[in-house]
Amino acid sequence: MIPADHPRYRSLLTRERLAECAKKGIVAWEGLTAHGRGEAFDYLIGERTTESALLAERTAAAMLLTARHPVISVNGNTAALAAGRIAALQKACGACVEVNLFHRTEARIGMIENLLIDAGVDIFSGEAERLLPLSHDRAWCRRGGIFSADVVLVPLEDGDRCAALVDMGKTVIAIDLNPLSRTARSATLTIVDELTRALPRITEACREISDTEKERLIHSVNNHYLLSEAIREMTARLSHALD
Ligand code: PTJ
Repeated sequence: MIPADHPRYRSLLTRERLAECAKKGIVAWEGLTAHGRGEAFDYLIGERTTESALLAERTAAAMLLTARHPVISVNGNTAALAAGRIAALQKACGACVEVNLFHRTEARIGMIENLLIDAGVDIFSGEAERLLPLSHDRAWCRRGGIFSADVVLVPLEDGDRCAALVDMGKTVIAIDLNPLSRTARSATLTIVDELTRALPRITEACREISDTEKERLIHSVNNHYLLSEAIREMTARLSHALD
């Protein structure tokens, strides 16, 4: 029982939710460590959406709305933390939602799909095939889903799939609190923000963005700038941490 007046109430609730989902098998045990790493980076950006993250979120909305076949790839952590937010984003941008796992088992796929369906997500299911050029199980995806997508949103990615999708000619949008990760550096666009803050902002932008802003954002994507800004924010906070 976490007291509502605890200064880290939200963070503790989130951990409890992940632990509960890990016990059920929805979240991989390794997902708990991934979350801890994310929290550490979130401290460094002040647990808030920075200006550069907001720019990345609006750009992500522009990319999803102008895509021919956008797909949101969901793993265990994302489903546990943000199933309802994924449903809202799907409604706002019309993307397919496909479950793609690193620690893949049919049982986990089923549980995660059910969790998403209960939250209102229209799941892209069907026969998965080993279609991506990867030696691990993230290679398994659907021919009509991630494989044929032109834009893929990958919240909490684990590295080399992002580079493989970019090499396949896809536009990859990553949500990753670690601006130094391989994912962050190989994505077309990286949102350095916490998943549950980032998703509603992308959704909101999808609802209100004008055609002119879409054009402008898509033609001025600069991931190096976004990552540099995130690192600059973190460095500035560290420099003044004890002021
Ligand atoms: O469900 P599965 O089997 O697909 O496995 C998922 C995990 C998360 C275990 C897998 O993708 C993994 O191992 O991920 P990594 O390599 O630990 O990378 C996760 C990245 O997400 C790290 O760079 C974290 O900083 C970041 N991260 C963690 N939690 C959040 C986050 N970024 C944004 N919001 C978060 N809540």
